[in-house]
Amino acid sequence: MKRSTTIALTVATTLSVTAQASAQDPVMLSAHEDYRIETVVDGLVNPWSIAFLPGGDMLVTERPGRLRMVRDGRLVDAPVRGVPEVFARGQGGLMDVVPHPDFASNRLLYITYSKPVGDGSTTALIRGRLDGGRLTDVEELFEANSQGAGHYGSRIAFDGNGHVFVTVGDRQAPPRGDLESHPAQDRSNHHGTVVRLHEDGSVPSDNPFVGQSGVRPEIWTWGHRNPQGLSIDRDGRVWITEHGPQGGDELNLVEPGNNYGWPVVGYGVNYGSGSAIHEGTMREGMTHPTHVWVPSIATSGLLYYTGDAFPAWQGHLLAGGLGGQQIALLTMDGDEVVKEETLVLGLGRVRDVRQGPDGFIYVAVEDRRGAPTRVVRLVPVR
Ligand SMILES: [Ca+2]
Repeated sequence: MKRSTTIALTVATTLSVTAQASAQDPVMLSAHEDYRIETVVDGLVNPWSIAFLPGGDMLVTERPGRLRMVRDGRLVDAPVRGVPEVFARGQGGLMDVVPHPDFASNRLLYITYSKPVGDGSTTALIRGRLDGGRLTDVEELFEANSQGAGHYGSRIAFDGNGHVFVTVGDRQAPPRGDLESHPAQDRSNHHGTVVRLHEDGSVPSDNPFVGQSGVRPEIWTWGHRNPQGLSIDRDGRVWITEHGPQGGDELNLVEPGNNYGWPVVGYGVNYGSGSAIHEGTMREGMTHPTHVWVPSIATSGLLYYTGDAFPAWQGHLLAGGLGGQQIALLTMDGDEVVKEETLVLGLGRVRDVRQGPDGFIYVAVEDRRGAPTRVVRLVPVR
């Protein structure tokens, strides 16, 4: 399995070179709205997440461990202080940042990161109060029981009813041998799960596995690989995108207690060799994805769009793609995808997609080697 990991990195590096060649000339595809791409801020190292604060400030996490403030359109030199030390190796680092829904009154930021634990790391959720340029009253709300290499998951979303969702990846546990014994199929840990907590980190009593012995009560859904897109729609439905293996990226509608099948079922194959991973694409008791990407775009960042700036995209999902260097626009009809279009190609590796208070679409672009990159936005052209 180590060998196939190495092959995967080689393939991805080749894609990154292609990205740099085309990054200057992104191809914008109309999809019923005309728009241009503007640079919001430049000089960021592996920006992972974008967040908007009341009053106009914008926050960006940089994976090496910095929380950056953008004020009046300019990147503030000094990072926000008080952020925990991160495990800044491989895929690890500072990940998501989302303000509490009542941030205007409580100043609370929720942040995920790869927390150093022993020789390794795990996914953890903290919250802290933004006070000037500093995070104070920092408290840990959740530490995943999920030791491993990469695949941290780490997206955060509030449902507006007092709950916070966090995604946790399968920590790159290799799928081999008895697929049902893979940690993503074992609910005594948090590998490959979406967890649901109260906003103070306590476990809601109506979580699906509360009271079941040998099952972590934080688990809302399981059988995921590496969910790095998370968005809740206007009807309260929870959507994730997850990285599959080669040819197996998925959009899933997350419903309590469901098993999404990784690695027993899926559409992917092993990187490089193209050999089979799964027993098939479906099994009774395992939830089929709403949408799959074959070939993979390496999904990261997911936005359910509700803004006025692009009326034709209201109620649609926008999914970022790292390897695919694109934003995929998914036209939804209830809980079905009826059409997929590509909005932007060749922008670079899309790590995050967010809606600004202006309704514009903000995109964090990263570079695999850590060269400085940008946050850009899609702005309508009338
Ligand atoms: Ca699946």
